Amino acid sequence: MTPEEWHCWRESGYFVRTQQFDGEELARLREAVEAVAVGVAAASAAGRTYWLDGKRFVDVGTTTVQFEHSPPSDTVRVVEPVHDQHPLLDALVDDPRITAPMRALIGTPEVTLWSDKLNLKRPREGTGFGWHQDAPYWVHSCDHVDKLPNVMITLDDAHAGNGCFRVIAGSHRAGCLPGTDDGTQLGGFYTDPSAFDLSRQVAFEVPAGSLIFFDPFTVHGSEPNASDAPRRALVYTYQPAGFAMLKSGCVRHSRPLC
Ligand SMILES: O=C(O)CCC(=O)C(=O)O
Repeated sequence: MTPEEWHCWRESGYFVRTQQFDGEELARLREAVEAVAVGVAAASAAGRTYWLDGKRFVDVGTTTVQFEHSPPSDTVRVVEPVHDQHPLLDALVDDPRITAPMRALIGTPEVTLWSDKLNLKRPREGTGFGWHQDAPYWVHSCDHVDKLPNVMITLDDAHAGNGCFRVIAGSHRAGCLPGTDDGTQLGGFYTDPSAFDLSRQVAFEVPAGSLIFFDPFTVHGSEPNASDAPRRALVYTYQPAGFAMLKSGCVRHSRPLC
């Protein structure tokens, strides 16, 4: 990592590398995620359905599928975890463009996957993600929550219109912030807006194939997709080597660097 990347990481809780994947790789990854979306939608018919705040979730084995909810539809919104749904998504776990920075950020010679997801924001339908931190979700399941850096892999050009990813720069330095107390089932997972400075918002208008690394304490979110273009992205989260994954309890080591 460059000194500039370290500076951005320490001061602002993120850094970005644009256009790390070429057109052919992106085409294959988009094909893979579309195949996964079809597969999980079909498998959901036999899954365990539950509703939280009017939003449909289906557990298929250890995979959770979320559907669009505004209005309720059969459109897949999130698949978590997703790496085990397709060989190309599994191979990404070992990709040195991701794992080399992850080793540096975590500070260990080897790293293991903690969690991973696919976020699909379909044109004119994809809903946004409210401001939140990941650490409060994970703090009860993990003793090293400060060592769970995320990377978003953008599969489409991202801009304000299609709901690009956003962070609050510097918010990672405040630790776990209070959640909202709005009486909803999921409200506590969203960060109280009075606890961070919205004017420090950074919108990542980046080309497809970019990598956005962000801290587990960084407040982040995104707007709905109001455009005719898709906004698909993968988010992979790593941890020091040897620990089990969040949902499945399996250990998915990343292959050592040559
Ligand atoms: O995909 C996005 O824009 C937001 C992702 C996010 O916040 C999450 O998956 O927790």
